Formats: sequence, structure tokens, C-alpha cells
Amino acid sequence: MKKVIDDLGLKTPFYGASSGQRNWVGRGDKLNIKSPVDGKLIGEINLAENKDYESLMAEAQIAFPIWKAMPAPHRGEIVRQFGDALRKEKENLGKLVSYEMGKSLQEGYGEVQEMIDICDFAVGLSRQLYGLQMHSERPGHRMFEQWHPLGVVGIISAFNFPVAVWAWNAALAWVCGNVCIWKPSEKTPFSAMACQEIFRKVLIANDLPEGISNVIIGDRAIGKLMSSDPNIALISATGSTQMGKSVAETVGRRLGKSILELGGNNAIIVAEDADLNHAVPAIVFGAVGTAGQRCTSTRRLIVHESQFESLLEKLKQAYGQIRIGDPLDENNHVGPLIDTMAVEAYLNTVEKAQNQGGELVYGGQVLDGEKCTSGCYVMPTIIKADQNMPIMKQETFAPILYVTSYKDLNEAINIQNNVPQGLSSSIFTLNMRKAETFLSNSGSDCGIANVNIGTSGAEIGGAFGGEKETGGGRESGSDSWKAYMRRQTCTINYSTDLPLAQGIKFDL
Ligand code: UN1
Repeated sequence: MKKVIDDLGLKTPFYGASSGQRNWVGRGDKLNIKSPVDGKLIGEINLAENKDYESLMAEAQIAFPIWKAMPAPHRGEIVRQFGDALRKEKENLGKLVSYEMGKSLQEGYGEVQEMIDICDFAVGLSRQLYGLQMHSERPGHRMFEQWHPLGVVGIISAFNFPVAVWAWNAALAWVCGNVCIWKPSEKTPFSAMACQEIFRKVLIANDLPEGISNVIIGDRAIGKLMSSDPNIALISATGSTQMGKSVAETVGRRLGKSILELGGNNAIIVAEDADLNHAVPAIVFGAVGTAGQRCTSTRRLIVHESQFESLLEKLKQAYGQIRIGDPLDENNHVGPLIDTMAVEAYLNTVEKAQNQGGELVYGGQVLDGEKCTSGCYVMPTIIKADQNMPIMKQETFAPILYVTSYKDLNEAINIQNNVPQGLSSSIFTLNMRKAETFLSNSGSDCGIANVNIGTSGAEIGGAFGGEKETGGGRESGSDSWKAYMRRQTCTINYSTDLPLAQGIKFDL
């Protein structure tokens, strides 16, 4: 791993202020960052304090006028170069993500691929930041709208996607003409610093100010500082609903903008006519992929009573084949949870579910042994559940799948919607009426609704996000870019008169 880290241009050991790399110099407490894979120290880092934030903000503000003065397609060219640099670093960065966060190497590479894809998307977008033109009601007038950058965009991201979620936000924010300050999770700072280093080199090669992209490694206090800072026009925050509520309140108090991508409690409905050959792998990947630590992870399975027992049997069999261990070993499907606190939450949830009447069908244990030395490896778990168990309404970031049964589709849709969160959802059916009902306005209430694919692994081309306690924000594809810009409606009078709108006469 040392070679991977060195190749990525990160100087080891990481002694904060002595690293000589401006963006992650911190004056605060020293933090030891250990890998959940083997419990070994990756490096030490000094957390940022208010003063560090202030100096980054000053750099960002110097960079903004320079960056926004560049035509959008030129900004797109810089993002294109970043995408190319990521292609070159895919292997190293994917490995670092896998080691620091604990997700499988395939998923680490997948995450970097998602960054490359959003860069490509943003390059195209840089020539398509279209405004509409309207017909004015007044003769000799032209009315149109145009989009301008916001300024400094703050990005707060979570440990589970240490790099991709930043890229969804940053690549769009940049082509839109903004500069960014990124506060990654303090659980995965090195992946973030590696990204920053890759982009920093692109900026230097193009004679551009480094302040276009900034990373700050800090705790909640820094997040709070960003949220309350009127110099940050938009905060895009990914994390728990609890964190999101606090960000929303703080940003809202100053009437700032926010994009919130918070908790999910995603369900798959399996209809009586589902193709189980497709449903089973989709469920397993959704529930155990990334050790159940995606906001899109499948947490609830709502199965038609006619399929219930046979599907449960098939799932037990499939779970028996899952290889758990070092995520950098490509033979393994599932790595560790992020830390021992997450293991504790997993155990608590399994216990609570059983106390509430759930039946443990598979898993429920922490793994040890020579392949699982960090204490962070747990068994993917299946719990036969009653839909009214309160624990089913909560999101636990762990591979725990609740399975419950239903009789008719409306009941299944009600169960699916009857949680505070509203991120992702899916149905497995070969019946067109059922599929369309699920997608109709009396169907899923989530931001993402899929048919015959699972709840996780969304493509970057669509707008990503969800409703209710998921926060309502949208990032990544479609027209999500509009949230990173301010809309200006312009009316030009080229007539020889001054007619007023609404036919009002005001003759002097
Ligand atoms: C997240 O877990 O915060 O759809 C993002 C997915 C990924 C992104 C998840 N593309 O599962």
C-alpha cells in the first residue's frame, strides 16, 4: 500500500503541517487513520481548525473570479484533463479507496469509474448550460434566462463513497464556474487527498490557481463552520439524516442553498411473477455489496407470499457462497465495516430486531480469525420480519436484510413507502401492469424507482437523490447542474416605446 500511496503523490508519513501540501495542512488534533481491512495505521493527520478553514476560503475567493471568467467549455477542458488523469490513476486510487474504506477492489475501481464518467458528462455539459427563451407579452421585447455560477460550493461527503460523491458534485460545480471546498469524512481522508493531488496537478499544468479545488480534513465543527458561512453559496451534503437536518437548519437560517443526500431505507418488492434468477443476485448485491454501507443498499425485501419460502431458501444458499475477507483480494465479495462503532451498531440492530419479534435466519455474528483481524468483519444477515417492527423504519449502515411478505401489490407498495426515508426502490415483476403501477404516482414515493434491477448502483446520467428524510436533493446527471448555478431572467426592450407588463398604463 505504501507504493500505491507514494505513486499517488501523497507524501508519507502524513504529519499534517509538515507535509508541505497546502490543502490538507491542519493545526488541530492529530488523528490516526487506520484501515478497517487489517487495522493497520495508514497515516496520521492533523485536523483542520477555524484558521485553516479561513485560509482555504481566502484562496477559494481569489480563485473564483479567475475561474468564472473562463468560458464554460474551457472549464470543461480542465475537467476533461482531470478525467484523463483519473483514468491513469484508476488502479492506484481504486486500491487506496478499497484499503481505506474497506469496500471490495471491484467496487473501489467502480467508484473511480463513476468519477471518470461524471467528468465525461460534465465536459459535454460545459457546452450545454442552456437557458430558455420566452415570448414576451410586450411588443419589441426579448425575454430569456441565463445561468451564472454561484461562487464557493461546499461539499460534505461521507466515508462510504470517499471519492465518487465528491466528483459528482465537484465536476458539475466546476463546469458551472464555481470553486469548491470539500470536507470529506475524517474516516477516509487519504482517498480525498489523493483526488485533490490528482486535480491539483491538472490545475498547475494549466497555470490555474489551486484554490479552484480545496480539501479540508476536519470534524463536525468544520462542517458547522461551512454551513454557517455566508461565503459558501451552496452546501451539498451527503450523510445521515441527523447530520443533514443540522446542515439544513444552519444553511437555512442564512437562506443559503443546500443539496441534501441523506439516509435511505430501500426496499425491493418481489412479485409472484418475478424472475428469481435475476432477483436473487440483485438482492444479494444490493444487501451485502459495500457491506451494506451504501445509502442505496437494499435493507428491506417485500416478497409475495407465494414466493416467500422458496426465495428465502435461495437467499440462504446464495449467502452461503459469499466470501468475506480482505477486500483487496479479488476473490472476496465483501470486506469489513468501516470501524468497530459500525460493528456495534450492527450487533445492536440484530439484537433489537430479534427483541421486536424478528427471526434471525442467517448471520448476525462478528467474524474473527486470521482473515478478519481488524474486528470490523461481520456476517451478512437475513431477518424474517414483521413490517410493523419499528427497527425496520431505521437505517443501519450494515448488511442486514429484513424480509417480509405481502398478499397484493397495493399492500406491498404501502409497506415500501411506509418509512421516513425515500431514496431508492425496486420491483421484480414480468407483469407490465404491476411494473407500471409501481412507477405510477400511486406507486413508489422514492427518488429512484427501478424495475427488474436492484436498488443500488445508480448510473451517473440520472439525477440522484430522494424524498422525505432523504433530503430532496438531486446530484449527478440529468439537469442537477441547475442547483449549482443562479438563474437570471433578462428582458430587453428593443422597441421605441415603453409598454408595461400586464397592460398597465402609466402615462406621465
Ligand atoms: C451513496 O451511497 O451515498 O447508486 C451513493 C449507488 C452509487 C452511489 C451511492 N452509484 O449505489
